[in-house]
This record gives sequence, C-alpha cells and structure tokens, in this order.
Amino acid sequence: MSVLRTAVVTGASSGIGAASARALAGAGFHVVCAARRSDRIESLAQEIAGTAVACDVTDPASVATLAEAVGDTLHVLVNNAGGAFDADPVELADAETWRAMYDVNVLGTLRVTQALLPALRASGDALILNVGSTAGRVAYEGGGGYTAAKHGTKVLTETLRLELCGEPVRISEIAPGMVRTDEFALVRFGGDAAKADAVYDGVAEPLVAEDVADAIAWIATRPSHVNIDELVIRPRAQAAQHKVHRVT
Ligand code: 8X3
Repeated sequence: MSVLRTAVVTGASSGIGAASARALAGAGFHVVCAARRSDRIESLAQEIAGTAVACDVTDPASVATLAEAVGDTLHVLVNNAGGAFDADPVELADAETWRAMYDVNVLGTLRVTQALLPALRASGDALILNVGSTAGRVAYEGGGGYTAAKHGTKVLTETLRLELCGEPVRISEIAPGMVRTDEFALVRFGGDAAKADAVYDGVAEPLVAEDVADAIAWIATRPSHVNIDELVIRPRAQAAQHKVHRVT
C-alpha cells in the first residue's frame, strides 16, 4: 500500500474541480483527476504529478473504469462533477434537461460513491466530500431544476452520513454560493456570454474556484475524528441568494 494519501476529484477538468485537484496536491495528496475531457485532465495531472482518468459520471461503465484505475485504497473522494443546464421557470422547463441535471448532480455522485466506497473503507480513514450548492438550501425563480438536483445532493450526503456512522469514513458537503468560473454560468445559459456575465454584474469580488478549493483542502486535512458536516461559502457581497451587493 502506498504511504501517500490519495484523492479522487471528479469534474477535474475546470473550475472548482481543477482548483481542488491542485489544492489537494498542494496538501500532499496523490490526486486522480477524473473528467470527460482527457486533454485537460492529462495536462493537469502532469502539472500536479497526479493521475488522469477519463470518466463520465453519468456512464456506469466509465465509473467502473475509474474504480479500476483507483485500485484497492482511497482516502478522499471529492464528488464535484455537476452543473446547471437551464434557468427556465417551472412552467416552461424541459423535463429532459431536468433529468440531465439530476443525472450528473445526484446520480453521478451516487455512482462514483458506490464504486469507490470499498476502496475508501479499505483506507481505514476516508472522506467523501460532495460539492453541493447554496441552490441546495433555497429555491429561486428559474432555478427549479438545478435547486431540485442540489437539494438531492444535500440529502444524499446526509443519508450517507447516517448510514456509514461507525465506519472510518467522514461525509461532508460544501455548498458554494456565487463563484465565478469559466464555465458554470456559460453552460447554464447555453453558451450565451452576455447572460452568463450578467450573473456577476457589478459584483466586485465573487468567489473564485480557488476560494472553494482552499475550503475543500481544509475539510480534507482536519483530524480524522473531525467531520465537517456542511460548509456554506459565499462571497462577502452575497448575504443570501437574492441579496447581492452590486456596484453599478
Ligand atoms: C451555484 C450557486 O446561485 O448559481 O451553485 O445557484 S447558484
């Protein structure tokens, strides 16, 4: 067994995932960077002396490949792959888009957790850290599909913590608010850069991926008996989902 502690980060090709892979490598972990876009994770893995594994969390066969690559022992799993795919009101929302959001944000977390749990258990000291959202805490107009999915991520996390109580596996959720990344809002608005930029309009300092990654590395480096159940992290300018200080 390797003496180096190992971590898997899903959705590691960009944003919070890539930043978390870097932060965990900085904290001494060997990081397995998992994502669909192999070119991106390969260069990231090279940069942080980690390992790249192409993985689509919505595909059970692909998740099985990830589990094989990880092997018998794993210390930290960051279930980060996820995203928002629309901003439509409930009345007009497309059920398939909602299904896709549930698939990646909830079922993706389920699949990867199930596949890697034996290796996590085998480490004797593990952490499963699910990346949720403040959208998993509250409802907002146009957010129904994404908020429903992120509420699902939250409840999955809470359930798992109850079910694994007594085992050497900690279960945490980090719930970020407004984080400016290259892709989150752009994906949500189908590539419309003007709409994506408007999300951060006048907000001098939204969080950046590194702020969330820093908190993820902190959670992962607490002593083994300390379980951070949940950590809500927002920019100072965002007191609540609807209360954002904007300078115009
Ligand atoms: C992202 C937070 O406000 O876009 O997970 O729902 S929000």
